[in-house]
Amino acid sequence: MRKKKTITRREAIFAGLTSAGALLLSGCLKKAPPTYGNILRMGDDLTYMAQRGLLSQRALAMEYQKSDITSFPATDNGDPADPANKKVYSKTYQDLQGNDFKDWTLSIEGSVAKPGKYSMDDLKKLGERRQITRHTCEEGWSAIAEWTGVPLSALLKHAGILPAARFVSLYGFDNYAESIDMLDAFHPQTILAHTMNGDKLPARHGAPLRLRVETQIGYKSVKYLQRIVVTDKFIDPNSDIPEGWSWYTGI
Ligand SMILES: Nc1nc2c(c(=O)[nH]1)N[C@H]1C(S)=C(S)[C@@H](COP(=O)(O)O)O[C@H]1N2
Ligand SMILES: [Mo]
Repeated sequence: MRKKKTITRREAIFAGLTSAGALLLSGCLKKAPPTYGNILRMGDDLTYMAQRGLLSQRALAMEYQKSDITSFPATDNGDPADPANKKVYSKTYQDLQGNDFKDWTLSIEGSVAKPGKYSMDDLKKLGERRQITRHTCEEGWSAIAEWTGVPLSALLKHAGILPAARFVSLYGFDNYAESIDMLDAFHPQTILAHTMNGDKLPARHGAPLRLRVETQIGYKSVKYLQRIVVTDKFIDPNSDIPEGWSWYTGI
């Protein structure tokens, strides 16, 4: 399922705490992503600033052992290769999949010194990290898998992010997208995963490449990656905020 538009209990609690939080953190709130004046969304500022301010910025999400790996449901939110699913269908993606993604490239654009396109081989040359982590979906399930991929930091360094750059948006072929800030983009466990449990990333889990951002809830981990755009200003490419979703969902 695509994320549902519900206000979670956690959001409601944080909204209640917002006035106290705003008082405590008013010095840094200016730097938080905008909430468009939405009262409930003000809870986001508190979560964001609390996590950014109180926790070590390099703290790692828990990593597990091979024996902890569980079955992993695919959300099947929509297969971009399926013409019957008009909302997510991409002819380009279908063609790429038809050729086993041999012609697939990931484009990096925006506030970078060297915008360009990377093939899977180009990306793999930039480095590798393997991690066994828990994915937590906002709908209430979680699952553990081993992910292997290229650190997003390595790609950003290779493309040369410009000094004013602050956010990174990642777009999937199904028109799904999310943005993260530079702290999460450069977090050592934030990887572009091409391998899941030792096998090529399965179609249902976002082939050929997906984001893993282990510091946040599952919906930030964009599947079927097509394009990465580095921006100086905050953008919310999937309209999370006006649709009632938290932009920052630290776990
Ligand atoms: N491109 C894309 N990425 C996506 C989604 C999506 O619909 N499209 N759903 C998100 C949500 S809500 C979850 S829980 C995970 C699910 O990953 P899975 O299908 O591998 O279980 O992918 C996330 N990434
Ligand atoms: Mo999810």
